[in-house]
This record gives sequence, C-alpha cells and structure tokens, in this order.
Amino acid sequence: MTSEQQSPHSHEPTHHYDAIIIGAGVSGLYALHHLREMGLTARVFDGASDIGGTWWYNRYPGARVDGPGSPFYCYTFSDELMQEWDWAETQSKQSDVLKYLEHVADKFDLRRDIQFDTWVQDARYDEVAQRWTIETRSGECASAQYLICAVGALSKANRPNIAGINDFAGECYHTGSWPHDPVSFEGKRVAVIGTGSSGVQSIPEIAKEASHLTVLQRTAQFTFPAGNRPLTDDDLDDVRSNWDALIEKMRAHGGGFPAGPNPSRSALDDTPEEREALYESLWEQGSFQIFLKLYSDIAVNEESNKTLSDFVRKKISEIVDDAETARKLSPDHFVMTKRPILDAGYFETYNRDNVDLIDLRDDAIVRFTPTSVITESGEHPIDMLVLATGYDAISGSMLRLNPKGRGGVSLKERWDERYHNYLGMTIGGFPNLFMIHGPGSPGVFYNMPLGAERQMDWIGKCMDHLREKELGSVEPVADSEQAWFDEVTTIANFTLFPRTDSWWTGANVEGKPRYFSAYLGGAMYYDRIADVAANDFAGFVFEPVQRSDAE
Ligand code: NA7
Repeated sequence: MTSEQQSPHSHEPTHHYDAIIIGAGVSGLYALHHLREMGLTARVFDGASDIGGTWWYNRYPGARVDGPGSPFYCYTFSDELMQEWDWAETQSKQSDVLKYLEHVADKFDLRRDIQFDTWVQDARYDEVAQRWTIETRSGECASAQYLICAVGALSKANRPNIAGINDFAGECYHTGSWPHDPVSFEGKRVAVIGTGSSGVQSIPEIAKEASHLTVLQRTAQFTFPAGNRPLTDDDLDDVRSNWDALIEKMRAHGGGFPAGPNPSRSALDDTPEEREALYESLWEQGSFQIFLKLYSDIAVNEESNKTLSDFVRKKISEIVDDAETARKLSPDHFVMTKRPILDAGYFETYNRDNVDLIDLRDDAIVRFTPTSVITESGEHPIDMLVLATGYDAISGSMLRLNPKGRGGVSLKERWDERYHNYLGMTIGGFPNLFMIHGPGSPGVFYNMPLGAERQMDWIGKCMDHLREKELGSVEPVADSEQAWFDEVTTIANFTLFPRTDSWWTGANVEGKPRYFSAYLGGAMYYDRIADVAANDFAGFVFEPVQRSDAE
C-alpha cells in the first residue's frame, strides 16, 4: 500500500458533476464551454482569483505573446467572437490577452461554473464508482466521471536553489507570479536571474527604470526581433473577411499558424549571399514569421543550423558595442533547440551604462546575502531580485497535482522515470483522466489556444463514445503507451532538439527525467488522434458501467 493510499479524503463529495476541470486558463475555459455544449455538467477549479492561467500570473514588465502574432493567438470555435474582438498589436501584451479571455468568459457566461481561489490538493479515482473525487485545500470534496487536467504546461515555477537566496531581504519576484500592484524599479539596483523569454522580455523594460541592472546569465540565448506593431483596421478587416480560410490554414500548418509550409529547400541549397539576404530580410521583418519562412532543415541539419546561428552571432556583435559583452551574449547551442525568443531591443539594452552582464559560466554565484549577490568575482549590492528562472515545464504541474489512479498508485510513482501516456492526453492506470497540453502532445510546440480546442474536441468525442456504448471508463493499454513513446522519441531524434539542454528536455530542473517529451510531428498529430477515434478508439481499453448491487 502506498503512502497516498493511507490518506483518503477527509470528507465525502458534496457535489457531483459529469466532469471536473482543473485550471481556468486558455485550455480550461474552452474545456468548460465545450462540455456545456455537449450537455454535460462541469465545474472548474482554479487557485487564482480569476480566469487566465498563465496570463493571470505572468504580469512582469514586457510580458507579451511571443508565439503566433495576434489575432491568431485566439480561439477559433466562435466566428462571432473573432468578428467582434479588436486586437491592438501584432504581439499582444499580457493585459490585452487577459482582457480577451475575460471577454470570452463574459460572453459565454463561464464564471458561474468556475470556483476561484480554490487549490485542488488531491484527486483520486474510485474504481468501483468509476469516478474521480477531488479535494480542495479547504477540505471541500467533489466527484465527477471525468477529470480534465488543464493545469498548464508552464505553470509550476522553477525557483533556483542558491545558497542564501532566502536570506535576501530586498524585494524578490518570480516572473511567473508577478504582483498585481505595480512594481517600481525607480532608483533601485536590480538583479535578474534568467535569460529565457521572460528575462529577455523584462530586461529591456527594467533597464529603462532601474538605477542599475545586473543580469545573471547561465545560458546565452538566440533571440530575434519581435517586430511588434499596431494592427490597423485594414489588417483586422482582412483577417475577418478571410477567417474561414485562415482557420483551415492554421489547422493544416505544423505549428497551428496561418502559413504555408516552410520553403522546402535546405539552407545548403543556397549560396552564402542568398542565405544572408534571406536572414537579413527576416531579421528586418521580425515576428514569429521568421521561423515560418526559414529553410526546412535548420532544426535537423547541423551545418544548416550553423548558418543561422552564425548570422545571429554576427548580429549580436554588430548591435552590442562592447566586444566582451557581445561574446558573453553569443549562444553556443544549436539555434532553435531552446525555445526561440522574440524581443524588443534586448541586445541593445547591454549598451546602456546602467546595465551589467555576468556570465555565470565564468563567474558563478557563490551566495546571496540580505543585501547583495556574491559571485566568484566579487559582491554586487542589490535592492531587488527578479527570478526569470522559468518552470518545471510540461510535466511539473501534473506531478504537482499528483492524481492517484487505480490501486491508489500516484502519478509520481507512475511517472518515476518517464511520462507514460498515450496521445499526450491519457495515462494507463488513470481511467477517465484527460490532459490538455500534457507530455506526449504538441503542447508548447503548437499555437496553444488552437491546440487546446483540438485536443478538447477529441476528448469530447471519446466521452461521446463512452456514452453511446454505455461504457464506464477508458484508459490506454501499456502497448499503446510504449508505441506512442517510440513515435514521439523517433520524431524528436530526427531533429537537433534533444541534443540541447533545455526545459523541453527537462534539463532545467534537477532530478527530472531527461528526454524530449513533446510530439514534434506537427499537424500529423491531429491526423493520428482522428484515426484513433475513427477506429473505435484503438489502443484503449474500456470497462462497462459498473452496476451497484442495489440497481
Ligand atoms: P525559461 O525559458 O526556462 O528561462 C529560464 C531562464 O532562467 C534560463 O535562462 C535559465 O538558464 C535560467 N535559469 C534557470 N535556473 C537557473 C539557475 N538556478 N541559475 C541561473 N539561471 C537559471 O523560462 P521563461 O519564463 O523565460 O520562459 C518560459 C516560456 O514561457 C517561454 O519559453 C515561452 O514559451 C513562454 P538555462 O537556459 O536553463 O541555462
């Protein structure tokens, strides 16, 4: 018997639903809407005080969409929603995305089925009742046939374990749980740890206000100009009048963008001059479009990859005045194999007199004191510490929930060495549990609102199948999990991605299993899951509805 088995819920469930959804972010909101459309009862639980998930928490200065530009980072299920919403900029700022989600919640009256400020601390499957019971931190219990985990791929903060960090007495913020009240950097000496998307977006903004900024960089990053600009009425009219065709294009594209496939030629097919001209024009244009118009083999061929990384390193050396700083800022991994970043004047920020860069590879942090950070080269007095140190990504929030499946076995036990799953949505031994953007799915490699809709639509079909056939539970068999792992791994190993330490490979969190767990097959994923549904949900095992003796 596991330790989890010995601590059953303290209360009986007081509320019963068809489905419980954990998380009121982009995925959870759509899940609720879709289940209602199916005529099912559903309740959403979220620890935050309002909707938004990642867009609720990530309020750091400079926070913007750095994926598909607006208006394509959005839901597609309602034409009316598209027609009536005015996006302001191509790379929407956090507050605009949140306003959009608030509008969605109002328009579809979602809040009445969402319970905020409610942290779900336990979820257990009852094999006899074929239902999940969740328990909240305040001891409230509820049950449902289905558990939808919309817990976010980038939700559990990764906080560095550095000597003395808890003794630091100044203000300290993680970008992923930024205060709601404005934070002033005015006249302050600020240190930022981390140069991923959050660091790269916030560093130029902090530098404008702080008296001094020290950036503590562990890994230099490839970042590209965001090219953010206001959207004109013509831009929006154009999108609105072609919306159906654009949705089709997004659904056919590997990343869920309204673009055709990348040019089908290798970087090595062009002359150095032709390559330079292409890279220069993409750099000039900016935005995620850069990645959609690159040669097809940048992420799979070392030599092709080097042509682009050399180009970016050259750009860094041109932009950054101090040669030593430019050297420190020049990444040495394969470009694209860490999350590509879009920035607004990131490299230029290092030309400011009030900004210093410390390369932790040459000058490691020794410890924090109440008033400073000490690195090998000396002490740096600071008033504020910003942790832009990212997340225990992809698997972290599922493991934090740690549901208990058949026999009381916990997810932590099941996922000890690998994130066993089938289709990135289901887990053997955890019947009737579905993940959105979980390990094994395209997740963060896909336009996430669209990906959430498409996964949830499939989950709805699976639920329909159970209803029609009067089945009580569904879960994948071990062979389909193994085959799915092989498929995910084979596709990933065809690329350069697994060869770089990143949060995609679990390398950013000590003790995490180290392998590439996202499905990189692009649009093929949606064909795969559609085929499974069309073949009576091949690879799954179903149980009939259990009848109690009294019935
Ligand atoms: P990321 O991309 O994981 O970036 C975190 C950064 O923090 C990255 O530069 C890390 O270096 C660095 N880091 C993490 N832990 C430490 C410690 N202990 N010491 C020094 N530096 C550290 O997170 P973001 O929040 O920026 O972005 C997450 C995603 O959100 C983003 O990709 C978008 O999809 C939206 P490393 O590279 O691991 O060496």
